[in-house]
Amino acid sequence: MSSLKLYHFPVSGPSRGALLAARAIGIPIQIEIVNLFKKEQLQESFLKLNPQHCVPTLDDNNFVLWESRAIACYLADKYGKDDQWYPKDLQKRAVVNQRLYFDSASLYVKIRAICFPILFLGETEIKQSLKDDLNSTLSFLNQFLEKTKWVAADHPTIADTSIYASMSSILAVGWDISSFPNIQRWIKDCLLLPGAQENEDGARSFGDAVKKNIKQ
Ligand SMILES: N[C@@H](CCC(=O)N[C@@H](CS)C(=O)NCC(=O)O)C(=O)O
Repeated sequence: MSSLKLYHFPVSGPSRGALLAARAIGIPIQIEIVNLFKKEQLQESFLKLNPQHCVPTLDDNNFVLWESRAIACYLADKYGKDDQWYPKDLQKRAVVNQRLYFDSASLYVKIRAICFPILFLGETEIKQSLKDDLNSTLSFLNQFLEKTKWVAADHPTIADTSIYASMSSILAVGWDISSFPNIQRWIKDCLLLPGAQENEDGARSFGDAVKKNIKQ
């Protein structure tokens, strides 16, 4: 009997991304909340597990892994009933990887650049240059969704769960995506994924925390 545990904080987009992947794959997982607002990630017991002190962190029978997208790949490879969520075909998998890296290195980075200073550094407004930067990245996402129904294929993959977790955070802040019709359509589909409501609840908490610090 496997014991799978996810150290998780629902406000965190990456953490919700890993959980969405687990929900999509349909693997039962025990959730252990690490409250980042209370700095619980710096407790000694957690540091022993993950010296980088970040969520999400997975513990699969003492095999410990962090980085949300690495967790999603591992869960899909190890527990996926089929290869829908993370295709085995080399080229299909390469496109999923490309989208995952796009999220990790570009989309999520742009979202973080906007939200982190507002949440933690006393910033009270979003600079136009950061807005333009995120919108240019969103135009690429919109283009990916021109060709396929989901971000990497005509069926959902772990690239969707990861990117949807990032997007739901910025949408909860009130981001305007009216000029990105493909993203609007795809988000509606994402809301039907397993675990989507749970994700929306966490994203709402994130959005509220950011919005409360923005000068109106
Ligand atoms: N690239 C990482 C990002 C993880 C990350 O930065 N997590 C943040 C919350 S969004 C965290 O745990 N911060 C607490 C800390 O670093 O002490 C991933 O995708 O898992």
